[in-house]
Amino acid sequence: MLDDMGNWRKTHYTKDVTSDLEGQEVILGGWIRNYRDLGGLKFIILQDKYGERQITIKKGVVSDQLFENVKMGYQYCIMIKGKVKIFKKAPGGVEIIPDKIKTLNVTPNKLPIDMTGETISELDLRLNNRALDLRSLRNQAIFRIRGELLKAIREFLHEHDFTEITTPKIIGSATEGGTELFPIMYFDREAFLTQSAQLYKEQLSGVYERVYEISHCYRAEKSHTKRHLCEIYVLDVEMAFADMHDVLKLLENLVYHAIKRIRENQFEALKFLKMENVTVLPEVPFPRYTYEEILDIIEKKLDIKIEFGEDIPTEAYRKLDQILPGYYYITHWPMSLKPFYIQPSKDSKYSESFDLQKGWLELTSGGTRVHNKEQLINALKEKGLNPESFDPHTRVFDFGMPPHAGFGLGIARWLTILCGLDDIREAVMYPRTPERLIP
Ligand code: AMO
Repeated sequence: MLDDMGNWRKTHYTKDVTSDLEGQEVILGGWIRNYRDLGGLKFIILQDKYGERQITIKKGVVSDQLFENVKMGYQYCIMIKGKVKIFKKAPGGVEIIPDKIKTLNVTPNKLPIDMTGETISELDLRLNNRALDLRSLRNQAIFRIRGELLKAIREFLHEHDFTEITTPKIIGSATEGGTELFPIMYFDREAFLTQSAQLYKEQLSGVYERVYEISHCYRAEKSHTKRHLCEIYVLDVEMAFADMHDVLKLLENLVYHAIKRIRENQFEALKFLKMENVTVLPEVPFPRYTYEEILDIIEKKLDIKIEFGEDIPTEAYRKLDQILPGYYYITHWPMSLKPFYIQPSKDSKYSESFDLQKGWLELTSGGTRVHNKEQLINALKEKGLNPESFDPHTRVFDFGMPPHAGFGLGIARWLTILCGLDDIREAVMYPRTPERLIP
């Protein structure tokens, strides 16, 4: 028999139940993370969104009725009314002596994944049972860090005069000009899921000057790597009256600020993930290398030859990680590797573009944009794109488009690094990959 919640409401979250509340009655609600039955003594570790507290059920101390009837199983959803007692060895330095426990919902005898924290079940199995898996202490730590990261990004950008924008995710034509688009039906015509906020953020930099958006983009790449997803969450930033060098400064300060906030406010989560000595404040400014300098290091130190104009293969990045393990920029990529909206350098073989790397992983790409309409139309043609289909975008450049620059940063990639995860799917609540569409 299950209990009704009735008029019980939580008086506290577990984190708020401290020794200051000694002797006070509290009502808590959550899930049974662990339990033990030692005959005359039973323990429940109750978990909620903020942490855990111990419920101590001792024969003779609690009513016989409660002692005999308490139901215990992993992840049962319960509410408990009881008194707070100081007990230094328990989580938070307190235990709760219950007057009444309500069992609101139960679980099967055997859960599909380990929820005690003793072992980490296989990732696909965890993803199949994601809502349950997200209750694990490990995931609580990861997503607390994510929450802090997003908050710190917004805080920093608002302090620097940025306006948050929201741009369409259903679009009529490609933004990046590539082929990695998901087509959808939009009533009786074809439309696409957006790959990037690129064109809209550029347009809006001509209105609000400094803009940002944190939102989903879709990449129909059949990549099976530990760093690619089909649905990505991207921080897009665009600044008017600025060039790439202004963006490099802004971005390194943003990275510094976010890590500072995570260390200040989520140190326990970092410690849980054993990252407190890894996710440390980086030295600013970040080292800057040109693409050609990086090719040189790769050739001289790693004995891997990459021709000018080729992308840097993952294998080379992985090895480069041993030489450059921190945050660093790679600037001035060959124009041939960059999209039409990127400004070529004075020597048009190069471009005013950059990537932000953390060790082996690319976190960001960005650069100075073309803001002259004629040049933009020529750039579209050079990339083999039809300027007419970009007319709704290029038309905006008739109306006083300022010089502008910006970047896009993959949130899950950054979280993978901050939390020391092996696979990007761990950094997303419900990842989308070529194989995974549910849950
Ligand atoms: P880009 O395509 O490099 O640039 O994307 C920006 C950042 O988004 C992340 N990212 C991904 N993360 C996981 N899975 C993927 N499939 C994936 N693709 C990209 C990366 C990447 O650095 N419009 C430009 C940005 C700009 O110039 O402002 C763009 O979209 O972290």
